[in-house]
Amino acid sequence: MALDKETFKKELRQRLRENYAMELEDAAKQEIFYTLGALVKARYADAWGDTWKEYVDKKKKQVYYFSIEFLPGRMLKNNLLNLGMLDTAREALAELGIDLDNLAEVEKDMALGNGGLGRLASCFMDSIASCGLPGNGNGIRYDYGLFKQRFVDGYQVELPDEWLQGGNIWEIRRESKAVEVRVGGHVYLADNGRGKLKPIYENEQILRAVPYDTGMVGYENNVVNTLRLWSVEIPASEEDKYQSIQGRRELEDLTAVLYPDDSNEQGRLIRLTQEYFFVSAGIQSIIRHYKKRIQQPISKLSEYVSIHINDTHPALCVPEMMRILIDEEELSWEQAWDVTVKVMSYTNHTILAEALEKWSIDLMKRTLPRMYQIIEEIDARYVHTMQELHPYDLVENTRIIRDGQVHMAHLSIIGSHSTNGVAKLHSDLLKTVVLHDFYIIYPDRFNNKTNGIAQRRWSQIVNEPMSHVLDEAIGKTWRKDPGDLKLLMNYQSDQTVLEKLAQAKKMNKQALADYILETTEIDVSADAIFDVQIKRLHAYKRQLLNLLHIIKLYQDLKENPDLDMQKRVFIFGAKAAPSYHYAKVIIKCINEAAQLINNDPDVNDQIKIVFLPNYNVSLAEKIIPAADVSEQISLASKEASGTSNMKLMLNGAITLATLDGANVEIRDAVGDDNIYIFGLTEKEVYAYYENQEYSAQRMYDENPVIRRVLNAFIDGTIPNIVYEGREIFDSLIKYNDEYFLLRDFDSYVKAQEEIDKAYGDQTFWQQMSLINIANAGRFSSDETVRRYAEDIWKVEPKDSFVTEDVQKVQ
Ligand code: OAK
Repeated sequence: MALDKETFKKELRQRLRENYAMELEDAAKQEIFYTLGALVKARYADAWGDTWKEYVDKKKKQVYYFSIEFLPGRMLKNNLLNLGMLDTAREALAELGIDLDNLAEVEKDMALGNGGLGRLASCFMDSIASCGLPGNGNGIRYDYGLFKQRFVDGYQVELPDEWLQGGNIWEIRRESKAVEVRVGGHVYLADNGRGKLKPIYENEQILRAVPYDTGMVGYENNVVNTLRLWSVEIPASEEDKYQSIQGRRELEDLTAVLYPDDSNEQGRLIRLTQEYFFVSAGIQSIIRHYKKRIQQPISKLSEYVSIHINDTHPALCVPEMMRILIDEEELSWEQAWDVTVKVMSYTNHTILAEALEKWSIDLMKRTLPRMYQIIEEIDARYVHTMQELHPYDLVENTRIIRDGQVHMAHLSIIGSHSTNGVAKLHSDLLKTVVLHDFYIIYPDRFNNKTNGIAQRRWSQIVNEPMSHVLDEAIGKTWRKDPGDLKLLMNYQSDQTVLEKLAQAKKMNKQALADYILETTEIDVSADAIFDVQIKRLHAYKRQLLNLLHIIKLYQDLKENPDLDMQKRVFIFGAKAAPSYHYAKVIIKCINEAAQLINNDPDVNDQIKIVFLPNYNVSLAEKIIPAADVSEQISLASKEASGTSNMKLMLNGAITLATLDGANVEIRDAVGDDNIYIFGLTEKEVYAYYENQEYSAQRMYDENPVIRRVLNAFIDGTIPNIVYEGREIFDSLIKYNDEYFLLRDFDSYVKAQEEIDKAYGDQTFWQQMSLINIANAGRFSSDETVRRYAEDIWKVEPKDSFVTEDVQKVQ
């Protein structure tokens, strides 16, 4: 039922009185925020219960998305929008003298993830609910989110993110749904008296897993799914064992921190235990629900349950499901395996070899003895079956236990019925290179699901000025169906629409310029090109290539201060994993270059560098609507997909890209004339790997521009980077430039020059921008999850999906 402004105001006041015993006029921002949050939560409470009940009553097949990361960011405005209350709330609050955007800033960014993988999981949660699909998330409720980043003397410093301080308005602790998880100790098998073996545990540690549920509110469809995050506690029965503070701490630390490592596994015991903890708790609760509510034979589980393994961190889903089916449900190995493979599906999110997760046998045995026994058996049976069918080497290369290690990707592929990559190119590379051996064995298991983004958040919520222009031009159907953004193509030559889009962009740029001034004291002009690179700091993503170009521009300007060029602001947002030394060195160099360039009077404000600290979802929401240029410059073949590329495109930024990840599909969507492509192709990169002909030294010797730029890192041109500059220089020259920056440098510079020229013709630029917005619809995660639902999970949307509210919007 729609809520009018007057009722909204009355309810807000009433709740404030009940919860805080105070009047609105006396309340602090925090108190108003928490009251509003409670009001919003109450608005979807019934729908949440009803959704759950409907799934149970109709015995709907449900998917459970297991992910060690979720990155929802702030949820207030998203929930308001999806409940159809955003405008009412905004206006009603304004009448009370409260600015909604300002109030929304009180909410702590929920940052239980590092980057792409975690944010994708949250976009999926939004889309699964919005498409009316029966699907839930399963993960860990870390006490501390991803570290807060500050810069001190240009260096990254990490501070704890105490996001739960002040409470989390959206979650519900479900004491009654707690389960126990066993780790450590020894396990041996004994007769169970019924002719089967049962595991006997000795000296194991028992952990209590308590779930905290958060409603995932669908867009105007009365669907509310559940994100279930687990927290560790000491079971009452074990209290005696944990009398020392240190002992308690050790246990409670299990769900304290998110490993701030994007793609370099640290091989920590805690991490492996974390993985098992949320997997075991999640699967136990699924099975309990199945037995209690669905009441079907366990052998039919795959008709009612689908479990998705989001990268390999939840790969223990496979042996844990086997454990429950065999040890507890007493299925035969063959029956259990059949069920497990049908239930599980897996997504690979990286081709970087160092990011493919492996655990030493020794660690796995010590930490999770029963898991190891089961994995050993899976491995042995795999080898036994496959050696009949395939050559020795192929089987050896693909088995799970190899070289003293447990290969989690192998476990995920062997133990599931579907393995997908996250963009066409990435999925092809999985088949032809990275997982080629598996592709020979299981050709039918491989498929592609190009990533997508929650378009409502990344347009309607973050970019209201642009959204209003779209409404005026093409009506409002795009808000529900992003495919309708295509209608904008009819306005390519409409000066009024182009002009209005330009004005909206300018407003967003001014807002970002204000934020930049406030947070960094750097004064930037909204007339300059806002050139944006926002993503984790990683060598393969090549933030350094961006910097090399900036240094070139700087040197050109020093030589010729009257150089004819557009003003540019280079905006960076990136966190480096705390243990990733080289990435931190790059951060330092960008910051020192910023100091130099921003304060050099010769530059005359023609170029500026802004490295905004603490890049997270909320900061992305400020930067993305204001971007003119989207830097997607990873070395071709390395970026599985990328998703900031999609968000920036949707907001009218022009992509400057290599043919990597989903950039290829963006190029296909907008056409060659509306994107700037440069650099080696993935085939050329592989050719270099094969013929080993690349010589960075030669590029340095033969290319004076490159020489001059690189020398700036070691000759004092950029101050305060004596060691860091040398490290950068050596990584490129002495260690032969692993990511081919120098090889791509000239074509990158050329593309940048074309961008400079194009921006000078504002009508041309606005047309490109419009075409990008118009073609962004295909990257909606609604579409992506529908493909997963149909092809992999086999789950169907809720029957009553089209409600009155939705019809009204259409
Ligand atoms: C993180 C840890 C291990 C493996 C992969 C990741 C990860 O975040 N990968 C990223 O996933 C995104 C979502 O699919 C992709 O868009 C990025 O290209 C990929 O690097």
